Amino acid sequence: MKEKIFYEEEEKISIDKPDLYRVYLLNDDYTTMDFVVYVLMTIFDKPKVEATSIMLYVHRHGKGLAGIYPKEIAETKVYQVESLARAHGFPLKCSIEKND
Ligand code: TYC
Repeated sequence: MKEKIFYEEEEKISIDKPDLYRVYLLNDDYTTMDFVVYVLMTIFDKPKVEATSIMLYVHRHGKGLAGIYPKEIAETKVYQVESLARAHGFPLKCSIEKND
């Protein structure tokens, strides 16, 4: 039945390919470089060399990509980064953009 096939295809698309969101770290003048590297290693699972390179990119260009995730995971990463930063007295912020 034509209608059923269409329905199944629609469902398959939403299961196989969730929309992805880019999580960016934003630069500021107060968060320490070591803390940003720590965040990238612990929350975004980056090895130290890559974490350092992303941190320096953010420091020089204002923002940099930390990771790309489905929406709920991206939002959780932002929450984790900003809560951890606040707990350490840093103003570190993230932004999220849809990965079109
Ligand atoms: N600009 C900060 C400093 O000079 C370092 C920094 C890098 C802060 C990346 C935030 O997302 C950031 N201490």
